[in-house]
Amino acid sequence: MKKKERQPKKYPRLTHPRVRDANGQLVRASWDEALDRAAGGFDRAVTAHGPDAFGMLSCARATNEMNYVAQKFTRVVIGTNNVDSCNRTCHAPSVAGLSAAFGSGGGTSSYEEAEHTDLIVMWGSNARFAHPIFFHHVLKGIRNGARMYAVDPRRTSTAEWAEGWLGLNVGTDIPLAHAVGREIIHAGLANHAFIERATSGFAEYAAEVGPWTLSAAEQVTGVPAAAIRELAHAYARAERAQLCWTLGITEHHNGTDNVRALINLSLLTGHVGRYGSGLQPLRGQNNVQGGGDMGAIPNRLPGFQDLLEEPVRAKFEAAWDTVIQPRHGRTLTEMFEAMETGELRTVYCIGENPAQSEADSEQAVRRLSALDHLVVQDIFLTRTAQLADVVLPAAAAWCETDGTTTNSERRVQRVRKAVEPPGEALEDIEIICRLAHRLGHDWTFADAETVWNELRSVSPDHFGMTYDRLAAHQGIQWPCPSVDRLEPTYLHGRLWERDPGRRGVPAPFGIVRHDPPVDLTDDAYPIRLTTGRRLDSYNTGVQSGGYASPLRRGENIELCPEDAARLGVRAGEEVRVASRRGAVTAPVWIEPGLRPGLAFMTMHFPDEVDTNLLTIEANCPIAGTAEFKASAIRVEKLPATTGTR
Ligand SMILES: Nc1nc2c(c(=O)[nH]1)N[C@H]1C(S)=C(S)[C@@H](COP(=O)(O)OP(=O)(O)OC[C@H]3O[C@@H](n4cnc5c(=O)[nH]c(N)nc54)[C@H](O)[C@@H]3O)O[C@H]1N2
Ligand SMILES: Nc1nc2c(c(=O)[nH]1)N[C@H]1C(S)=C(S)[C@@H](COP(=O)(O)OP(=O)(O)OC[C@H]3O[C@@H](n4cnc5c(=O)[nH]c(N)nc54)[C@H](O)[C@@H]3O)O[C@H]1N2
Ligand SMILES: [Mo]
Repeated sequence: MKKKERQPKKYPRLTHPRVRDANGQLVRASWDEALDRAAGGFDRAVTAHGPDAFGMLSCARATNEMNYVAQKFTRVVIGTNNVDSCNRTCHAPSVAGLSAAFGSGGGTSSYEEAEHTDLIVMWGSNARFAHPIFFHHVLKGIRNGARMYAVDPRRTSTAEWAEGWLGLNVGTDIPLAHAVGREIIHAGLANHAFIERATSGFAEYAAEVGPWTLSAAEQVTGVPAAAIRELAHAYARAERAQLCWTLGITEHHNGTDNVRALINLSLLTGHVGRYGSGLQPLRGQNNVQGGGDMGAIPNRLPGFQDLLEEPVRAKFEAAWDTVIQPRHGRTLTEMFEAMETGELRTVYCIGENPAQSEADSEQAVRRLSALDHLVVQDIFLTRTAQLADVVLPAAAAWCETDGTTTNSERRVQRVRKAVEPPGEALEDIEIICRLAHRLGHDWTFADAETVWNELRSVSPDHFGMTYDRLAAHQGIQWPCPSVDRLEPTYLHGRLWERDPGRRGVPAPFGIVRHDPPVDLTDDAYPIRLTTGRRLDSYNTGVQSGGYASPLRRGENIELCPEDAARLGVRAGEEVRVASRRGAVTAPVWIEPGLRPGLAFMTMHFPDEVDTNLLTIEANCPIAGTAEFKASAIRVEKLPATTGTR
């Protein structure tokens, strides 16, 4: 058989609006026609079914200013809190876990601190591939004498740089963290002075981790007891330590519990609230931190202010001359569930590609297709856009607009327009304002700075960040309440205050239990599939597709040499990969960094191999994040006539 071509698809840039015509085709339209159609559809759904029939998906790659305007559109023009973004699919558990422990969802330390620390733990994070800029700081830290440990089922490129690699079984992070905690306590290495002063719930925590002896944890996690002990002693004895994690921790049905289990280790040792010691959930998209900070989430208003607090709502109601619903809106996950029940009728999707990024993508596409009205505003004609009733062409935030974005260390930085958008594409903010206008709200913002200054007036954490100061300091970290002062680069220094009044509420230990992945392996689906990223490609491939590079090899099902031999499959051979949800075919890649029984795929080439047909929509009940990191699959050799080459 001829070799199957698997060239990554190149998406056409959107240069003019499109609407669906009477024959069901997406055809070119004028801006007026497209905006009338978009606004008319929102209006009909909201008039017939109420404002909660509307959902906004806001873009974590666009600016803070755009996210501020998008959530304001949702709350003021439509009148619902149904606004969310891809934060739900990645770090919502980090935000939930950190908020529960410290009252704030941000990473506690800054990049620079990785250079001035003694120990760096990369837990479920392949930063060498996914956060290369941060990883440069890590490498400088290592050069300065820091030790690094990697905790990952795969021996990743990040793990290659580590002093120790703990290759645990997928979904066993809580047993591992609990065993580290128990060992710290039993070896007399816990920081009892800090525990007494700054935390609560230690006795209950000590009881919970009690059964997780090193050997009990070795049984469940597959990590040798000696390696767990080494990590525990290194972390507890370090003068300063950074605990970094990403999706290996969060993308599980119990992601928030996983996050709490890691935070517990910092409370046990006092590795938080000091320069060089902290917790760093490296965020995903370039502005997913900022999107949440701007209130493009269903439970917070701009400045991460709690929607359920009466004085907070009153402040925004006065500023925006509106009434804000006193209850949380739907998360992205809940919006998809509400599409199924018919409670959600219309979606305004700005810069997200959920048709390919959601777990169980067949179900996601079915739900999106069942909407009365779908409006997609993107820079490319994505798979999601192809399902839409109206497609609106946007300027790319990163080079065609002005504004700001906020990175994982809470640093707000300026983005400047360098080139004109192509064709008729307009800036996201301009498009939203034109829609608001059609729905009876005469919004105009002279420029991005005007939006930013409105945000500053309602968000104390951003008040001190004028555009001038942002430029002068090359970015400023929040909180920044004052225009003439900068705050420390790390959060929660209050925990170290001697005066209990200044110390504030103690940080509670999280009492969490091991709960294995939902999609169990068995005789029919014996292999554990985990999914993630490679250095050369980006998310659903919309922005990274279509270029040639010697680094790129398209999608593969990565298997270890032993499994490939057992299955009788060779490198490059097309095989069928099936889960309880669906099946795909993909070429085999032999990867010695995997352990037997573990397979790996990316999400980068969904037009060639739709990995999310395989993944399970088992969600964390607290954060709504799906278990992308643990599916059960079987790999089948194809009959020689149809597939091998
Ligand atoms: N090059 C590149 N960079 C990117 C992206 C991209 O697509 N390409 N995407 C961006 C986005 S949106 C995000 S959210 C980040 C994600 O950044 P990362 O979270 O670092 O990336 P992933 O590869 O998804 O997952 C990280 C690791 O989790 C491990 N893992 C899987 N299951 C488990 C488990 O049960 N326990 C533990 N401890 N580890 C486990 C995987 O083996 C993998 O190495 O990257 C961002 N940066
Ligand atoms: N199997 C599997 N699936 C996963 C994951 C996994 O690890 N495994 N990870 C999940 C994670 S962490 C994430 S974040 C999601 C990502 O899911 P998505 O956010 O749905 O995917 P992206 O490919 O990042 O899509 C971003 C879109 O924004 C558009 N865009 C970029 N800039 C702009 C702009 O300035 N304006 C507008 N209007 N549009 C713009 C791009 O063209 C693109 O279509 O995927 C999730 N899905
Ligand atoms: Mo992400």
